[in-house]
Amino acid sequence: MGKQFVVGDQNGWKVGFDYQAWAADKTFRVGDALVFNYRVGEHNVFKVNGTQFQSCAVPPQSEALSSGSDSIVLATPGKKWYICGVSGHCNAGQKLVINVLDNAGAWPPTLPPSPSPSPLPAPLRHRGLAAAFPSWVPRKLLPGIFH
Ligand SMILES: [Cu+2]
Repeated sequence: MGKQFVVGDQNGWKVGFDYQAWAADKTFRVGDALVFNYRVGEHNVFKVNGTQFQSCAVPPQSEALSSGSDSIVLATPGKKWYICGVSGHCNAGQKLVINVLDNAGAWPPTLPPSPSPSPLPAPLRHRGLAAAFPSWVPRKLLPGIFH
């Protein structure tokens, strides 16, 4: 299970909060989730690309998250950009960019040590040794293998 980050913590998702400062001391990894909390109708959330982020270009309304408690699982590593699509909000700073790290080394947390190989039972060991010689080698030349 990944961590869950409430964007802006108790401030939620709004105008007038510095989301880059909020994100600055956090490490986001694949499998973690962002939660955007806001009053339904006052804001929304769009996942955008870097160009849209820079210019506050709002995608079609159909792509908006608008439940008021939108959870987004970070499924892939790399930069992720989010903006509010309500007119003027992104330009006023309601935008968030994060860098998601892959979770190599974090999952699985620890690998159990592989069990040491148990010795083969004696009959198997003999068969294995005989099989190591080509079949044209007379078996009588392999003393000690066959009992
Ligand atoms: Cu907004």
